Amino acid sequence: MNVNQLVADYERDGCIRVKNFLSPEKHQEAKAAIHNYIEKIVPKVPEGDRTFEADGKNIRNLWRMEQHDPYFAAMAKRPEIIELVSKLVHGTPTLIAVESFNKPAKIGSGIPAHQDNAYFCQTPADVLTIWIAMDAATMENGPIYYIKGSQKLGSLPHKASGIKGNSFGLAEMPQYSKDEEFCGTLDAGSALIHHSRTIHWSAPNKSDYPRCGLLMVFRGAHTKDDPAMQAVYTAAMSKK
Ligand SMILES: O=C(O)CCC(=O)C(=O)O
Repeated sequence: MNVNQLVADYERDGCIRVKNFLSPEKHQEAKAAIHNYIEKIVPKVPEGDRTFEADGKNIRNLWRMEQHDPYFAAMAKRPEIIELVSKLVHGTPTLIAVESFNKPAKIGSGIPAHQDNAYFCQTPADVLTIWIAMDAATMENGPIYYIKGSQKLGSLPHKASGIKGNSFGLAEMPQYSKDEEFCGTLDAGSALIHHSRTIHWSAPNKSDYPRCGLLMVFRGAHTKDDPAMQAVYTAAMSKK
């Protein structure tokens, strides 16, 4: 991994692909840890820490996994991860959360276009997500799409989306050209890293294959809660 090139691409595009982010062994270990989490830990977590798909059975998202399983807390402390993140958040990495977007085969729901910082409400927006493919993300099973460079558009208006697990979406999609679109297909074990203002979305999974992503969200220790952004978020949620 050429770290200088990754940093330059991230600063320009707000989204990058990191091939072989996990070794095959670490990838298998993480997959097994998610399986174990769903079997043994999910039945005990608070309702707000998991979201089901519309069938009420399959997991759509797991939230705050680091609080319920030391495996995920330890993963987010690996030195090679912290070193890379510190360059991208311009400071000392602080973990916000470990999450999953499971997108099960056939029924996995889509994600409306959004900027993550509409949820995180941090200023400056030195916040990022590492999205690690537990399964290959292909053109068929609902990969993430980004608008390259959209992190430079500032904080755009969002409104309630009515979608469980992704309650906030862009009020209006900006105009963009196909050249600016980045489709985040990935081999299992590879990762995407996106800035918290980079616009992204994904389609439902209609394929026969799951598309699970394991996410680590970090901010720089210097970022602060933005009360104005928090007020917008709270107001939109109360109107749902
Ligand atoms: O997994 C997906 O399809 C979308 C993930 C996402 O919205 C995020 O990382 O903020």
